Amino acid sequence: MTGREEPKRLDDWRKLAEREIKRDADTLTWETPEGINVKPLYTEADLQGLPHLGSLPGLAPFTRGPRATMYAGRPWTIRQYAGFSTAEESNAFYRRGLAAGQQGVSVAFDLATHRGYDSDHPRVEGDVGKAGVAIDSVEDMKILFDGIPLGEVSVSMTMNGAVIPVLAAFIVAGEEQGVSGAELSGTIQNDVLKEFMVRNTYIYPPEPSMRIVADIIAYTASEMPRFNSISISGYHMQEAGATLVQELAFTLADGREYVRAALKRGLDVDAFAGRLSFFFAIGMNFFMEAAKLRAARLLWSRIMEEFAPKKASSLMLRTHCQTSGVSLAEQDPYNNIVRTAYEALAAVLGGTQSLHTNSFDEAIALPTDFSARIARNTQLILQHETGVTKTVDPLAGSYYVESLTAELAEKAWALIEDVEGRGGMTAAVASGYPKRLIEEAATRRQAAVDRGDAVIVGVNRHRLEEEAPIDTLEIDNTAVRESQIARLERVRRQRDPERVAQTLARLGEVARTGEGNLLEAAVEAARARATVGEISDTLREAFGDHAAKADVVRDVYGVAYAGEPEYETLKARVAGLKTRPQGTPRILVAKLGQDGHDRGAHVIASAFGDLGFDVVAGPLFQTPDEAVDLALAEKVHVVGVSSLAAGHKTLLPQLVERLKARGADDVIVVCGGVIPRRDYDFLRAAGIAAVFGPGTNVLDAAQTVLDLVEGRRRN
Ligand code: SCD
Repeated sequence: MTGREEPKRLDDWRKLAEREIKRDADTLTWETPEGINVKPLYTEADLQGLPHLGSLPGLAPFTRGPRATMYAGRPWTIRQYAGFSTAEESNAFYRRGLAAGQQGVSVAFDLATHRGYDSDHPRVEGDVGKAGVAIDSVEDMKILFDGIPLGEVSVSMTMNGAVIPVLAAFIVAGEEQGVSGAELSGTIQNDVLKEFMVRNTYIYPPEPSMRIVADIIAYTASEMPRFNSISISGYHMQEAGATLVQELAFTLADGREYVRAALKRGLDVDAFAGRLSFFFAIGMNFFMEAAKLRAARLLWSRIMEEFAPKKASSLMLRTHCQTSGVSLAEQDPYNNIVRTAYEALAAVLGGTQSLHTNSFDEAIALPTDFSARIARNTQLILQHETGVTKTVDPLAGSYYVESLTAELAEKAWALIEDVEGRGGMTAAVASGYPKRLIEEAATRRQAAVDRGDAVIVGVNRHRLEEEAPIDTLEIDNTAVRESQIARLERVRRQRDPERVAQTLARLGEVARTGEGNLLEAAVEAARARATVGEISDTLREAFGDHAAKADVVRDVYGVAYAGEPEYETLKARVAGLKTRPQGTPRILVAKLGQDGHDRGAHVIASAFGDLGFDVVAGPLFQTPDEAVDLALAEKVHVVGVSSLAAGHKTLLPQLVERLKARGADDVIVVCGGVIPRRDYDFLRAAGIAAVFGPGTNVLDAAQTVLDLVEGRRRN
């Protein structure tokens, strides 16, 4: 077709389309949360003038993939992220996975380890062994990889806060297995900027945290050439509610910032750029997710050009992907298998290097052997049965996908430049700008789901009348904690205390003076069997702790609902309470333990605030005692605890007890988050007035809280 014929033919199509649907064809255009108008039809005309077309895989700018042959030469790595309770149990789980076709290991640590606390620390009573494996010292690390040859199997470790002691322990565990640093392959997440934005397992303030990142890049560049020094992650942004454009832009802007930090440390760009790696989430917007990975490679290459590297591999974006956790539902959970399979296919069509597929029970608990098998097989079937590995970048040339690739790249670039104008990502993060944009997007999304505009099958459409319970895994937190404490005591008894003190003192000096490499010094301390907590505390003394400020987004949830009768009635009911003796209902939205997943808490705080509640947004990482102090100081009627990391059975009863002990048993306690149904009775018996599981409509929750407040008011 010639360029001249195209508009006329399109006109014919439009007439035909409008006859079919009996309305304007433009009404079929879908505006995505990214602000992209997805048309019902793309044609050759949409490809005209797209600047990125015509490239080849394996060659810059790598839009079509970082390798020339991609999966035809070697399929992506099946790398399932897992870890729970003790090192022994996690080790057995990895070995079973590897025997069943998994190709790489990926360690999930518990939140105590993430935040640099040993398992016997009083602040982490509810966290040990819960959402990952507890690692206190090299001895745990050795058990974790027992029988797994670290020179052959690549290991990813999701660690950011306590990255120095954990990576040091890994290096020493390798050494004691007979594998030198030079032979170790794998990836350390080491991406602290997104921790300040969304994931919250930071420990130190931004500046020393950036030094830690740079020191790790420097150390691995010289001592561990096969090891990827960082996994620059957008995954957690999308989990926190970011649009795909935000995920793309903030991740690449983070990457740019890390490159600058490493250059400032005196490194040559080609010495480290080839070992930077990335990590994205893959949600349900199928084609857009595939296009996102293509756009990411295109843009990263553009960013890296600025630093004038000599090696082509320095321009290359290689990435891991994980299917989306937030897209999974507690309701009708086998639907999650289907969701995960589509997302996995999108990741593969986008050209990922490594992939984790979620287990269908992930919205509720840690995977069982059964759910883990289905998740792994989802990838094995893609690799062996579907033929998708046979051709490189099969979506290339698609009118729709190429247009999306260009549009995502353009929108993300504008946001990257916006961040640049704010002084780069470290400055933007410090100002709270990206976090605020993500929280607004999350709140908008929640309103769309609650209103039914965004359909989730089994949740707000085609919901089952009755849900059949499924078997989920439960961790006995007390038993794990006891066994960790016993091993810690043994380690402390058997080591040379003088050597520990000396190596820790040296580490402290490196931290304080800025001279020397933190990881190098920590490796010495780990060899001497200093624990994760001790190494972290040494750095804490030098760097201090970071405390985030809790901000509440306003007028996003409410704006989406404005004028709707149900919403307005509820709002009027809240307003009505103002004139009663008790006044406006006050709620403390609390986070207990080391659980930093705060999207739910933010969305609740924001929606309740718009409804007219007085909302106190509690800080992260509170002990039950601290939450009670705050509740009493703020004279709240309700404490709403958001729990996503499985600490609820330990921490919630403690909270109720402490309130009682302080004579405040009229304060209503409710909770929400990832709480398995089997725990509901336990929590109610412990005095929790209402439990809001995953998929709860926020207006329903608000209604219940109001009922409780009206029925059980003070004075
Ligand atoms: C690849 N190779 C090929 C090839 N393709 N050789 C020939 N032909 C081809 N077609 C080579 C590569 O060069 C490499 O060798 C080796 O094969 C492995 O390939 P790779 O592409 O490097 O794959 P992999 O080793 O798996 O590395 C992938 C990443 C890495 C680069 C992306 O960083 C990674 O594995 N990341 C995983 C991160 C992760 O699992 N994170 C979990 C986060 P050489 O190396 O010799 O060149 C979980 C998380 O945060 C969850 C949420 C939460 O906790 O909050």
